[in-house]
Amino acid sequence: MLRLDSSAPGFAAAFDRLVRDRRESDDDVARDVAEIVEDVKHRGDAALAHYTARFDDHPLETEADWRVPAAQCREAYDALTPDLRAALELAAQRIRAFHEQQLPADRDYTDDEGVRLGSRWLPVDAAGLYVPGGRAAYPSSLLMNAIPAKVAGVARLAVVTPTPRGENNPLVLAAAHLAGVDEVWRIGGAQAVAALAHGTDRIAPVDVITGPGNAWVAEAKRQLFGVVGIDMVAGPSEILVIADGANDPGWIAADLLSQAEHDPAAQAILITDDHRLADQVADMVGVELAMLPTARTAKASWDDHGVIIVVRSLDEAPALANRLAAEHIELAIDDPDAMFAKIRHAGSVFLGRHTPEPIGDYVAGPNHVLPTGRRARFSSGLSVLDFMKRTSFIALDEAALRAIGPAAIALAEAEGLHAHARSIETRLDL
Ligand code: HSO
Ligand code: ZN
Repeated sequence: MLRLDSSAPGFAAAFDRLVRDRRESDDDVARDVAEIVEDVKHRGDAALAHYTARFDDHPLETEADWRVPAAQCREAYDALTPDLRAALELAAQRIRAFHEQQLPADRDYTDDEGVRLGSRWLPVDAAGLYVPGGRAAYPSSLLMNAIPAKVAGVARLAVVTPTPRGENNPLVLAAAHLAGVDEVWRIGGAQAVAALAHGTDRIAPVDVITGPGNAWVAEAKRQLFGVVGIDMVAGPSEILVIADGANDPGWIAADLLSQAEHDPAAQAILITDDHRLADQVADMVGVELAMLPTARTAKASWDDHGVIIVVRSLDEAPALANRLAAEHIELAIDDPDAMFAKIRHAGSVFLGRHTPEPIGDYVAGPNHVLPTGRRARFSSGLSVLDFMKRTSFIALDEAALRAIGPAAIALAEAEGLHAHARSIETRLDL
């Protein structure tokens, strides 16, 4: 853990280093991924079977090897304990309600020149959702990706998920049933992303691919961006807690570790104006780590990337937060709204002492797929709009064409595009 003091000499340089620090994998997988994508594009299902046997030790022979039948997803759902089923249902219902508020309005109006203008939003036809296998397979993430697509009105939702040695993850299947996923394909890696993008004999292509994945999946998404819509490139989780001295250090330590336990490359940062709280939180992180089953990962993250910054006054915090542009910011202070007004760059902000970040990971409602690695400067969390596109429309009558046509003719002629000019002139007998 790195400890900084904003009044110490060298703070500015140390903070600059922190902002520039890249925690994302730089595995050079571009060449291998390009090869796999080409192979799937040309050989389709045969290539999928080849890579799935090789990387996942899962031969694709029978129909059930390829695809999980809908009945099996329902059985997995029915087999959940009542508590877990109720929790998933509450999460799904709250995520759905929040995302319904994001549905955009169409526009249709006629301006002073008599020109009718507008835009119409429609869902994409089909969406593909990548769900990682093993440790990183979160049913909550399946809901966070699938429900916005459903709310957008996407007619076909296909999940791809690797099943190493043929093992399905029953929680993922249960969540897929609850979210109304139409197809679950037992494939993963770059080959699965390529199959969704280009389509194969068995798997119809989709229009948008979302969902987290390893370096190979991320690289495949990067390479296929433009062939299909892609949500974002996701990096390791981040949390920035801004806390005054009136906090329970145990609460703050638990919040920091909640994101540290995701990934050894995750980052948890505390900014406080209170030296005593800083010391106490550092101690409590140690205490919590001694009890956490996920301590290996959380400790690696805290040791290598954890930071505690003591500032002279919390008035310094917004400027620091805006440079970090963190995925999550907690404001554990008395008047969080006043500070929130000064925060310009953040994926999601958690206001007040009783709003711990993990409530947003599961059940609050807003999406937990959020920009990391300072991408909150220019992008936003996953939303219904990622599964929709907008078509503008224009309608003129003769009078309207007479009103604004001559300006278009002048511009067309200035650009040397005479057929453009003619198309308007001929309608106006010019
Ligand atoms: N905090 C993660 C999302 C997640 N948390 C899933 C638990 N499950 C995104 O940074
Ligand atoms: Zn989380």
